[in-house]
Amino acid sequence: MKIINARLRKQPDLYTLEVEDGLFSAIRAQQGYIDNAAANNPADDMINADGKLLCAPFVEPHIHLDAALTAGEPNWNQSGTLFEGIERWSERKPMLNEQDIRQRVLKTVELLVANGVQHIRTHADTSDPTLVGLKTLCDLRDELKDRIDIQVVAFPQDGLLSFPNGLQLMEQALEYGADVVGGIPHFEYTRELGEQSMKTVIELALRYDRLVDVHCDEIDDPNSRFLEVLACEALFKELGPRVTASHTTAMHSYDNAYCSKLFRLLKQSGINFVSCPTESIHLQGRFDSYPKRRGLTRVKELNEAGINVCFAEDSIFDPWYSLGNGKLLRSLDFGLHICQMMGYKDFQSALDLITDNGARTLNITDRYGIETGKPASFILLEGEDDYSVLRNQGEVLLSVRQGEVLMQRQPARVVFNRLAH
Ligand code: 17E
Ligand code: FE2
Repeated sequence: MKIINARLRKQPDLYTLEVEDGLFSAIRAQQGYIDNAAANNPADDMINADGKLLCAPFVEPHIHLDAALTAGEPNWNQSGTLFEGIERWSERKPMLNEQDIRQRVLKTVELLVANGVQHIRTHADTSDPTLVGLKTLCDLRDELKDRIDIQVVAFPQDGLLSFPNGLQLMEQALEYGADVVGGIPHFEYTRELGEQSMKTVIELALRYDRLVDVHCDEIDDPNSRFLEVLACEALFKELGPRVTASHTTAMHSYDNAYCSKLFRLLKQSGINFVSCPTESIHLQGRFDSYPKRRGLTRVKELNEAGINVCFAEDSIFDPWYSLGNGKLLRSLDFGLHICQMMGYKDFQSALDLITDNGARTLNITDRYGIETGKPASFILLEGEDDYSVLRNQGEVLLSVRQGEVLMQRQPARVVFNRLAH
């Protein structure tokens, strides 16, 4: 496969990229535009990118595939709180079976692939004595591995230590093959259990040699401070880059003095952060009158401090959030607005938040990125740089994975019949 006239992120030139045996074999800057009308057929292994942006695939670092497409079944979340979401989901859980999960997961993965995602980290609820969600997701991960990368987090939705047999279920999930240990300290019955759960999560990660991704302090309570316990354990056990704190919405409400002290630890620990802009703007602030908090973690400040932070969707039509469509560019748009990252410089590197930073969170940087010798996995976007793709919500025109075309899109064409100018 050969791609001509591609723009690469943060580069002024046009590029030719060559692919052999599924890897990038050459990446060369061109002198100018190569005029080759014949070269425009992905099926023939010749692609004329025509000056459009070729970039590493989008990364969805936090989604709940087991719950996707279940909103309103059997009841709708009326209050819009996280806690009612957990309650509504517990009514749906007894109705789960393998067939139901498979067809919803496949539909959702299709939405993600159609919008440029090639790497997914999904949470799978382990607060279920049958573990049917977790097992089905692990099976699908293995079955789909040639088409999409999936990491499965064993996520104890109702508490690792507060749910009956929560710890045993977690261990069963890890033995079955979950890639990542999850947690939910702010939902444990007490502060002590929350703290203890963070230590347990890190111990399990060491014992089973797995990554860690905790739903951490997903609440507006400024006293929810499990992040410091997680970061400290990660630091002491030297696991930092293998650990992720998702949500951390309480950090929005921490006082600045505490936050300043906390950032020193966060930086030293090297842990990663995931923020879910559409989810958190919807679920947080629900106990406020006016003014209402935005409830997102401090993405701008984390980023400025050199701490790795990425954006995720979290939900697609589930008991927590009844919109969502697989478009990470939408999450990015929301996130930049809500976090006030709207400066010219922010826009220049905006796609980092749904590409490179997500890849770092997933610990896949050894096989991710547009570099000679790496897997030839990329997307082609309508737009020429981060700014124009973001501003126009540029469509994904093509998704190639290890040299094979995964998805192609023919963009809609608008015909103006009457337009004065
Ligand atoms: N479960 C949870 O604890 N938090 C969320 N945001 C979702 C599920 C979607
Ligand atoms: Fe989540």
